[in-house]
Amino acid sequence: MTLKFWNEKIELIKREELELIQIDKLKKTLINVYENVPFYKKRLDDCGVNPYKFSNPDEMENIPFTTKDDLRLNYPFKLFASPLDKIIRIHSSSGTTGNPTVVGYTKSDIRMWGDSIARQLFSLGLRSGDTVQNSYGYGLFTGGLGLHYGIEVLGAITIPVSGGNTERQIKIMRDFNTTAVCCTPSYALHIAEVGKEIGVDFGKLPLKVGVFGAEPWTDHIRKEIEDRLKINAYDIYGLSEVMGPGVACECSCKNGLHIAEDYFIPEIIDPKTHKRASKGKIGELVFTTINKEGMPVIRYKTNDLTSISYEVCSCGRTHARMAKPVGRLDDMLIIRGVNVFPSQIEEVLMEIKEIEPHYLIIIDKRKYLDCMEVWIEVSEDIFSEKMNALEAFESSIEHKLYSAIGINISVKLKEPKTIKRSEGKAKRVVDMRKGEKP
Ligand code: DLL
Repeated sequence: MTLKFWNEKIELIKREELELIQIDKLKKTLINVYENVPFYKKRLDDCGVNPYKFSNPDEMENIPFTTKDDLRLNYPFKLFASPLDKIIRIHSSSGTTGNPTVVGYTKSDIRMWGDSIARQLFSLGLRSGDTVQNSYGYGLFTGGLGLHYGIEVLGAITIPVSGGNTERQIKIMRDFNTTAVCCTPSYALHIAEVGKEIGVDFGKLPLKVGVFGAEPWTDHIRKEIEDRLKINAYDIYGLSEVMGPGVACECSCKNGLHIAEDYFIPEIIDPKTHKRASKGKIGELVFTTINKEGMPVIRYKTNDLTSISYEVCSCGRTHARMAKPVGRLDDMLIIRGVNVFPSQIEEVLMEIKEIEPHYLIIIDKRKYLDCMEVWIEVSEDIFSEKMNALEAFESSIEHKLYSAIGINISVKLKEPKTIKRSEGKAKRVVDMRKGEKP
């Protein structure tokens, strides 16, 4: 009999039953942090939540949020709920300023992480017998090792190649009969580009699946990747503070990312009022971990904007689905009073077929006013057209951006390969006001 689910009981669980499990695990987590993390003991005492008597999920709303700053202030281990001799792994995410955030995992946490990812890879069609090339960076970043253990739990072959050295990546793909690749969507595009240059016909390779995440990417980019690599591309989401990759992932329906709700309770809050948003509304995603021992987080504000659907998916799985994240609140650009997400610009650009999926948003100040410019790569054919044709093309893109976003954004068309490619998370915005350089 072929299995349809990794863990049918938990994946198809009725919501009422799931909620009972969640409240029980949440209570245990609150007791754990109350007894072992002074930061949370004070928090719970201050807001009057008694973890030993906790029974009503609505009471959660009384608990203040945990933020990245809380993690930084408690650097490196002060939020650990387990003694160091029970911690078996540490990851850390680099911040641009101040201390990095550090997370610790017990044996049971690592097991949960592997299980969560294995379940997700299974749900999008991977099986033992698949050969998975893991091109996420290995190291303190959770992408490499996170996926690595998940692929092993699934029982597929793991190729722990890490990011970079793109020609070698392609050689490995060809020689080892890679059937799935895991990396950032921007790196997937780069692999496709280098492959094309060296004459690889991806349609002739056994590669059939890509598992992409760690940065926002629109459905237009998904289509580009699928067309170029001749694969099905799925979205995987996560963040180190909550676990790493595998907090949520698309199933084969590609209709939202199932959140592993037996491990994490999601909430959506209004970014301004910080109150829970009504069902289905876009807002900031907040997570409480309910299965982690090493470093549980309570109501962690992710900064990511998305919405959640609680409808049963057509695959039959009942766990809630989050929409593809629109972007991070701290990536939101405010230009002359208008809020703009890089993904909105990407949406407009990727509708234009002559444009390559490589662009850079430049923010600067001119005569005391913030201004935005977008550098966009076009194909050699377009670029070699006459100057006035190029200018007309630039104006037509500026017009499209203005109609969609409502501010003037100037466009500069660039020659192929002039915008830096990324092997990990792509940097799409350069803020010259902060002294950054393209
Ligand atoms: O990026 C974990 C990860 C690794 C996820 C590999 C998926 C694949 P951090 O470095 O802590 O962890 O960054 C977390 O990246 O809050 C989002 O803003 C963004 N992010 C992660 N996955 C997605 C995604 C990893 N699928 C931050 N879509 C998160 C959009 C994503 N943004």
